Amino acid sequence: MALEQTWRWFGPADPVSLADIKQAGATGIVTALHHIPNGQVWSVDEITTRKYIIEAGAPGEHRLTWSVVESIPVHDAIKTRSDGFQQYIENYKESIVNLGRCGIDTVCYNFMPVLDWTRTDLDYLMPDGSTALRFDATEFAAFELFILKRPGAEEHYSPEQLLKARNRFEALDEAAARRLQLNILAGLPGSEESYTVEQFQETLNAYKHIGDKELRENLYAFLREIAPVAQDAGVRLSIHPDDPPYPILGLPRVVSTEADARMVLDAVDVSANGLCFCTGSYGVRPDNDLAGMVDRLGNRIHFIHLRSTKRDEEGNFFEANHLDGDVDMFAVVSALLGEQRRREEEGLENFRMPFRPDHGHKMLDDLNSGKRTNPGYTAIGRLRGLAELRGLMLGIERSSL
Ligand code: DNO
Repeated sequence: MALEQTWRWFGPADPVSLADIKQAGATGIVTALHHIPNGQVWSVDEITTRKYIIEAGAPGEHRLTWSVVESIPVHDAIKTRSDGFQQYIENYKESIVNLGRCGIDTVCYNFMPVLDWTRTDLDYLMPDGSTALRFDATEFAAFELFILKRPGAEEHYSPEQLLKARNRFEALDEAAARRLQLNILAGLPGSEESYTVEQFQETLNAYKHIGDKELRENLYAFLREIAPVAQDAGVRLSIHPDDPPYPILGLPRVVSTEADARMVLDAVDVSANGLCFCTGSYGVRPDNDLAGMVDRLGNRIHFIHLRSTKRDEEGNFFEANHLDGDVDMFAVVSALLGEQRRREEEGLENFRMPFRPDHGHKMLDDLNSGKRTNPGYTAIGRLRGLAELRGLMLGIERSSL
């Protein structure tokens, strides 16, 4: 049986409607209550109202299910264990319990300091005329060194990198520099926070005393509180890896490799404490063996993002078509189908593993300048990704009969 086909929806304001998603063939919805400010409780009332919008439909109609919450954001105070963190953790627990009461059993979250996912270019031209998201390490350095002017940033770069970044910055006109700043600070879809340069530097300052060890401890301490609550509430937690999967801005990153993921799972050894397996994020690192990770960590993978990236030695990458790039999608999807089959054979309840086609290119009608689209979350690019992945699953399943 195929993995559960889900689709990220940003709520009623999303230019891609629930009706569009039905036509894409997805059955599950991945969404969040984006209107509730970070740190506040998601009440049963708010959850049921949204669930009703998603799941309503006449018998016989293609019905959607709210399969996964992505994300309940983790407040920075929890990540730094600073003022108010205990209350934010209590609120987080309450939201999990409320979701469980409403029958929503999978919650995705991340523990990236300050910024959720980060890109420098949202319209990188592909040879076929579509556009992709891209992370350019030199452009990021140009932002950090010459726009943000982060104190101490130079220490993280070699003399050659500093020179390249300076040259890149000097080649940017005002509009390009402004665009770069917005791409990084204005918040990509789902990241919930956006900053001015000043606010951003202030938030970074809050991490002054948080190194790798401290961030890990704070994550595990958070998990020791919420994982048992989730376990009792019948909710599976899935932590999204860092994107990009290496330190940026002098901030630590603690969910970038297989060893990191293993440490997260071992920190609280209950099944509710699990992973979001994002092939795009983990796949940026050549030292992550993706199919092997599924073999070794699969029983704790509760949610899957399928996409592929193409990297180079300098840490730059762009988002390739779902079946191209550095990710061996055949091997990964085969391993995931194997894991799902194992669960089914063992008679596990809820054995189906939800995946969504993550990020798609901007293409066809979505390239029309008048059309509003969320970066990475176009209808048509993701439709292509979902269709290709659905075909891949069918092919794998039929040929292994
Ligand atoms: C980007 C997304 C991330 C993800 C969060 C999970 O496209 O994968 O924003 O939703 O990191 O908390």
